[in-house]
Amino acid sequence: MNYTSHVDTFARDNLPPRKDWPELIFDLPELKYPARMNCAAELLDGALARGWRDRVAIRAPDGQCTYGQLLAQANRIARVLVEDMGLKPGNRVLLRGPNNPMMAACWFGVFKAGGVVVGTMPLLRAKELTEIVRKAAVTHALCDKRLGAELVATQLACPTLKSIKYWYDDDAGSLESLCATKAGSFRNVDTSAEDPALIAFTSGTTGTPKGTVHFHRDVIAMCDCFPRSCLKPAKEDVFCGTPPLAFTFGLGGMLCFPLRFGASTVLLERLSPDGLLEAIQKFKATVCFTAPTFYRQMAQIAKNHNLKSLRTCVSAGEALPDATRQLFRKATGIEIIDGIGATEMIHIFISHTPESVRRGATGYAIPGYKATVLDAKGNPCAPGVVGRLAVKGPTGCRYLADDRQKVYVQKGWNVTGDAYAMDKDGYFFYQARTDDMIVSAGYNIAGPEVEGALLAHEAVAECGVVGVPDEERGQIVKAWVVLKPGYQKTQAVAKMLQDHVKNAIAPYKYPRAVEFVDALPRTETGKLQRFKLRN
Ligand code: 3UK
Repeated sequence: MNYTSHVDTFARDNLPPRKDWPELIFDLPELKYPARMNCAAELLDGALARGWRDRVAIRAPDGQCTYGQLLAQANRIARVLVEDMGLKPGNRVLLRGPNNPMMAACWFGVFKAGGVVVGTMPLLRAKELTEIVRKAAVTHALCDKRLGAELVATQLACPTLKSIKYWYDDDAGSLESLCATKAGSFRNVDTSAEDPALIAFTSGTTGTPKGTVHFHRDVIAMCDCFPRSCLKPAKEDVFCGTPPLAFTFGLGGMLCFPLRFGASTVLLERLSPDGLLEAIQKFKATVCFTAPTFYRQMAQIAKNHNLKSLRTCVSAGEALPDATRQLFRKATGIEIIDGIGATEMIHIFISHTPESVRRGATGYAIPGYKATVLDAKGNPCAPGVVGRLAVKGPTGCRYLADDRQKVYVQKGWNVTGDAYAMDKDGYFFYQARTDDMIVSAGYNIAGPEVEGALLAHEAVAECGVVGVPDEERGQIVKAWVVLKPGYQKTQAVAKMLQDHVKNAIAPYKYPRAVEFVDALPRTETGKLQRFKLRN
């Protein structure tokens, strides 16, 4: 690393030493990037150079904006950051708000000004925000006024956080009123391809949050891998979905992918499964990004909506049970594209096209990435043998000042913490998170497999399966089940579900305990919080 545009080198200085980085591979022609690139210049200024000025970029309930308008707004925000807030290249800028056009413009404004975006999920409270601000030594923030209270509380505890501007704010000093005084042009900071562009914090459930550093090049590389090979977007596509922009699944699917391909994105705040279907109908969306639990709930009510426009659906965040895939296809005719991604990798690295789906598999290593399954000694497993998933490609894990780098990156591979088996054709079959494997009376049991069996029963709306302590067996398999309307929380129904599982998969895997609940604990990104079920 020689040239940098960063004056404040905090993010660079706190990268792991280069020897601890994963091996990076750029063997596709579209991944041969120049040494200098600014991802916002590439996505926005580049879009105008490609003749897309008057195409719609963002659609929202209160109107739409073109590529030209989005670029101008991002430029104004960059000017506010530099001229009014004193931003220096390399400073960390916290962004906080639900998915909406102003939020999108802020992301690009920071990139253009050479700042490092620290995205935060809307539901985070002052305690979590404080940990993030301290870890990333955040200096500036742009925040939706409606989410301001927790940030005000955070600032009191964080001396580095000097400057905050709010939008959706009537105040004279609001971000909007400052933007209104600025020209819509800006001289992009000439960032190195390897200058940090964002620090994405993992939604990890234990320990202090981990910040993953991604470069300007990584933002573009994620656009040139999964969408290019699996989605094949067209300019006419309209993207829609739920993941927050602070979750890299959403940063790609809800913002960068559509813009990379001249398409448009529908940005909506806080969507329910019903609200998402409503939005697909209203905006004639063609591509949908959301989590498995949403697809399952959408399948039940899809018939109440006109989904003619919808062409492609992407599921990520946790394993897509085959039962959900089948339900959704029966309801809509659409074969969901499953994909495993990770904050450490920035986006999806194993996936498939609708035509190349294989039942029960997440997919294959997409072009640009390599994947393998490693045994306990770090050697590749034979086909069909369960081991630890390991991947490498153009993106990879670089934790900000964190010893856990050596846990995630081993011998150049990114080891994601997932137990997988690969078949002889290179398809990868998810088992469980490595630390979620249930060991009962000496048998290894993967919770998601039991969940998959339960979900195939018509009485089951949702379920979560974990191991709970047991004197005799060490652990037993326990299922938390949300029943569909019309089914009673009785012993008889529990017995029926147990018998169903014994018939569907190896009988020893059946849940010895069944508990009925009204809802399952989930993160803002749609992941089941297994640790909460275990406690
Ligand atoms: C799990 C999956 C099975 C898996 C993410 C797409 O989820 C994302 O990032 P996170 O850092 O979590 C990563 C972990 O989540 N997982 C994700 N997708 C799948 N397991 N099948 C899947 N399809 O344990 C992985 O290690 O929150 C997903 C794009 C960007 C992302 N950040």
